[in-house]
Parts: sequence; structure tokens; C-alpha cells
Amino acid sequence: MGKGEILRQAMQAVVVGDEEAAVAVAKMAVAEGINPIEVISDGLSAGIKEIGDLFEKDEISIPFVIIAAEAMSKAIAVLEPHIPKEHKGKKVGTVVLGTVEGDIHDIGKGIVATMLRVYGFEVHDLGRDVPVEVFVSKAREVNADIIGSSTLMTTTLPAQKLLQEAVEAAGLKVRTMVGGAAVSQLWADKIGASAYGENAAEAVRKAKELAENQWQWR
Ligand code: B12
Repeated sequence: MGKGEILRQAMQAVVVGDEEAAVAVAKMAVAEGINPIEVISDGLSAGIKEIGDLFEKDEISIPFVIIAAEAMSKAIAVLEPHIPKEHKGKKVGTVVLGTVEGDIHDIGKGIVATMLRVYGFEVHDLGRDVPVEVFVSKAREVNADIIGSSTLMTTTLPAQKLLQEAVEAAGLKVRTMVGGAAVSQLWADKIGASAYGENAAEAVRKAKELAENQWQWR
């Protein structure tokens, strides 16, 4: 089966919420030597985007979103160990990452964590629904270079502002990076975050920039 067909089937498996098919197509992609990152971004993510659009238009209800997300997560778990390590050698930087308090969306944050690791970052993934204090204390404990926070809902955006304020109040020498579907460059600028990443590839690029320019702020 060609790459195009595998990507199409990966997308379709997520849209119909077929966990078995999603896992099978992920295994097939690995066997065919297709880059797992492409399967995640052009296949599975395209499927969950379609689900999001249908949900927004009220054409499907939340249980369909749940089974689609489950199928996507299972397929990612198959693909992740096969993502080639792009960075060999010295660690690039330390990142504390999590989804903000009140928000349980964690698929995108998980992809960002994986990609940062692939590119040589030590990542402390705090999971989802993470209180501000937990971000701050973990960053202090591991002497983090960057705190990354994710949020997909407009209702939980304020938590990123609270996090920014807490980081500044604690006097931590750390940069902040924000992302997630509800976030924009405009929002990042408004709250004073150091960087915004629209997707996992941009998260890596921005995190590298922040880590490389440490001499300016450490
Ligand atoms: C899957 C999904 C769910 C799943 C989540 C499963 C999981 N484990 O994550 C479930 C079913 C649980 C769910 C629940 C809910 N959801 Co929902 N969900 C979605 C959906 C369809 C897809 C999200 C997703 O996984 N996308 C795929 C990933 C790969 O994309 P991503 O998260 O954006 O991540 C990428 C980038 O944003 C970026 N990124 C992400 N994080 C970070 C962090 C940093 C630091 C950086 C730099 C970059 C970065 O890189 C990632 C990879 O490229 C979206 C629709 C949408 N348009 O986003 C709605 C959506 C986010 N959900 C929504 C809502 C309302 C809810 C619920 C409140 C529904 C309800 N009535 O119960 C609950 C939330 C409960 C809670 N307290 O959190 C709304 C939010 C509306 C808003 N603007 O506020 C959306 C937009 C749907 C809609 N159109 O109405 N949801």
C-alpha cells in the first residue's frame, strides 16, 4: 500500500473512531518505513481535525469525539517508539510541559513532548489539568530552561496568564512557551510569554531558539 493510502486510512480510522483499524494502519506504516511524524501530522491529526469540525457544527456529539481521540492515542502509542532520534549528544535544554488546570486535552501536548525529546530536550511532562504551582515547583526542582503550557479551550486561557504571573513572582530564570488550539501569537504577546508555537514542529524550533539564546537571559 502506498503512503498516500496509508495516510488516508489513518485519517479515516480516527474519523470513524475505529481503534483496531488505527492501530493496524500505524503498524503497517511502521512496516512500510513511512516516517511516523508524517502519519501523526498528515494522517491522524487530519482525522481529529475533521472530528473537531463536525463537533463544532453539531453534527456529532461528545462520545464520538472521545472514541476518535482514543483511536488516535492508541495509534500514536504504536508510532512513537519508531520516531527516529534527530539529536544525538549533549542535551539541548530542559522543558517542563503540561496542560493547564481545568483542561484535560492532552493529545497535542503529548506530540509536542515527543518531538522535543526527539530533538534532544529533557522533557518533564506533568500531564493535564496541572495547577500553576505544580508547573512552578517542578521548574525550580529541575532547573528548567523552559516551561511549556498547553490549552485548547478559551475558558482555560486565563490559566496561562496566571502561570506567567507566578513565574515572574517566583523570580525563576526560565522562559515560557505557550500553545494549543485556543492560543495565538497575539495572546502570547498579551500575557508576556517568551514564545508561541502553532504546532509541534514550531514548538521545537522556538524551544531551540530560546535554549540557544540563554546567555541573553540566564
Ligand atoms: C479530541 C478533543 C477532545 C477529547 C480530548 C482527548 C484528549 N485526551 O486530549 C475529549 C473528548 C476528552 C474532549 C473533551 C472536551 N472538549 Co474537546 N476537543 C477535541 C478536539 C476535537 C481535538 C483536539 C486535539 O486533540 N487535536 C489534535 C492535536 C494534535 O492538536 P492540538 O491539541 O491543537 O495540538 C497541536 C498544537 O496546538 C500545538 N500545541 C499543543 N499544545 C502545545 C503546547 C505548547 C507549549 C506548544 C508550543 C504547542 C502546542 O502542537 C500540537 C501538535 O501539532 C478539539 C477540536 C479542535 N479544533 O481542537 C475539541 C475542543 C478543543 N474541545 C472543546 C470542548 C468544549 C470540550 C469539552 C468542554 C466538551 C464537553 N462539553 O465536555 C470537554 C473538555 C473538558 C475539559 N475540562 O477539558 C472545544 C473548545 C472550545 C473553546 N474554544 O473553548 C473544541 C475546540 C471543540 C469545539 N469546536 O467546540 N475534547
